[in-house]
Amino acid sequence: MTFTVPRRPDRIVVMGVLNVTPDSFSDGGRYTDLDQALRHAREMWDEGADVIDVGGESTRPGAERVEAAEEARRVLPAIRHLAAEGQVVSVDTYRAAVAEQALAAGAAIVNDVSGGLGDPDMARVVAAAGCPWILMHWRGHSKDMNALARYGDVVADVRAELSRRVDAALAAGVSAERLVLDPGLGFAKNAAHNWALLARFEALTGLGLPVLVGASRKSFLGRLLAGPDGTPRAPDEREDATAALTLYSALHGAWGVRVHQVRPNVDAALVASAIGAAAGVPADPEAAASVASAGAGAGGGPR
Ligand code: PMM
Repeated sequence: MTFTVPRRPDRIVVMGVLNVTPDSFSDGGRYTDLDQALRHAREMWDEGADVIDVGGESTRPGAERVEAAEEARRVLPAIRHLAAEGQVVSVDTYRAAVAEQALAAGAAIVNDVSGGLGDPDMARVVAAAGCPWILMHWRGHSKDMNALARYGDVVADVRAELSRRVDAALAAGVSAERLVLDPGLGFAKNAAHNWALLARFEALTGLGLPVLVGASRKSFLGRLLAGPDGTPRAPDEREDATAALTLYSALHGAWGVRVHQVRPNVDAALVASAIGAAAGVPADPEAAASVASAGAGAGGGPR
């Protein structure tokens, strides 16, 4: 089981999304059947996903919350199967009790969209497990988040708020090497906020921790690609724009991307690495350094 932040020397990390929810915005209802969910995860793994991110509660704006027991009931069977097959699994939850059960079932990473704010017990669970903890920028639950999208300077504010979450995690005994940051595109953010965070991405990487980008199929892309009548492009048809943002993120120092369709994003990540290599910049300087010190050649992933 991987208990360090996964890294690979040849490209940024690609997390494949497995939402076992009836109501997620782009794939809700598709993978509530366990066999279908496992099939989809295996497909993503075979296409090169480095992590499968299993989520049991939709976080789309306005979504209803589910009880912890129901969330656990949705995610645990898939986590158990995928981890047993050797896949690296993250659990997308802000609830400590769900995270604890998911870790016991074989999850290796906690992807916490609340950055530790949603459950005061999460830091304890993560510190005890010694697992990586993705801290996403968050201001409140889905039902309230559009009203919370008010900033002075969105980039400075998100950076400062993430930095406070890092301080809280460290104070709770979580090691800095276990932390990953995420700007939380679309979470208490409108399209202009999302674009600003991408445009000034170095403000986030400047915090010195790996940064994950979750832009896949989000509504700001749907609006960008709207037809002449202003109807947003459907989620399934935002893949090319998602891959474009993967290329952009990789070229701007992201650690990884969280995506629904793996192959085009692995391809985009490899394109970025090829450009980086030609410019003398390793895809992930930390992974390259650890491969060099272990005496291994370039290429190959963490698994
Ligand atoms: N977005 C969603 C869910 N989980 N986790 C992280 N770390 N970053 C994100 O941007 C993120 C997330 C919402 O998207 P979905 O409904 O497609 O899962």
